[in-house]
Amino acid sequence: MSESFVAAEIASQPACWRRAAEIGAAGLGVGAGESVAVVGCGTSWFMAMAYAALREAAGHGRTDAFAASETPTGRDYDRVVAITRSGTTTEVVDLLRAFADRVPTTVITGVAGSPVTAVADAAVVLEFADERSVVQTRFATSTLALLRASLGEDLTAAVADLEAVLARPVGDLASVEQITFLGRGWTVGLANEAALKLREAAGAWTEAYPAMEYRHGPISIAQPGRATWMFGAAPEGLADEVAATGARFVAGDADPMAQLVLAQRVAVAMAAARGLDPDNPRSLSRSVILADA
Ligand code: F1P
Repeated sequence: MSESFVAAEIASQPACWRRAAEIGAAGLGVGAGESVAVVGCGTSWFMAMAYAALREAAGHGRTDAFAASETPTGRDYDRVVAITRSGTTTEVVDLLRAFADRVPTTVITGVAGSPVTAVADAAVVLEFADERSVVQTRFATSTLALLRASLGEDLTAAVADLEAVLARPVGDLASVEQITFLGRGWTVGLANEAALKLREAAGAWTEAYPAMEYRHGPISIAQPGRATWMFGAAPEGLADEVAATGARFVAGDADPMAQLVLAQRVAVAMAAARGLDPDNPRSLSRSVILADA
């Protein structure tokens, strides 16, 4: 079988991250101290979660992340930032309309001239990171690279970690029966995204939680043949508790965004092992465009 689009897109991430980081370092136009709502759907929502946690932790001001459909439109945010690769997702377009003329809006999208660019006050277009595969990989991580750089982060080490992840064999994680992804702070969004990736590309059973929530029930799923995969530093004692269940505990020192790329690769390997085409996931389309109610 020829290489999938998604596999090629995953491999192209180093150049995309570098370019996105350059754009982000020049500034996003989101003022320090502004109270911001960051919104998106699916993968884009999870990138919004990661950015919101990073921005607030970095002291740039209150930052809330919402699924576009669940955003409280009555709140007095100073700005709304929307993320959408396609620029056509109905809930995102509707939300930007709901805030129009009241709250300044900025959209990050992969498509110039897409419907969101007509409704948002400002648009950052990452055409170089757009994708042919339905399953998002490089647009999402490039967007987060841009956002991290806009907060003043230097992504040089993250790109080096990414290159190391891409150079290594993917390993045997694609053969485990079930994976639960965990994160803390900004990596909660990454854990959610990794879990979504395996569901989308491979129809796999995955779950995702904030790491401290794992002991509050979800650990009962852990058993031999399954894995618990921590993004970022694990809470004290958690690795031993997982090991006691017989499940495999996966963790690493690489930049968590590079670890997400390993999960993307596991998703593609798992799809191949199951005879699935990761570019054409079951029941999914590039974006969800709803008919007028
Ligand atoms: C959002 C999204 C994708 C998902 C699916 C439907 O798209 O939820 O993340 O993979 O194909 O749409 P977008 O708003 O970022 O274009």
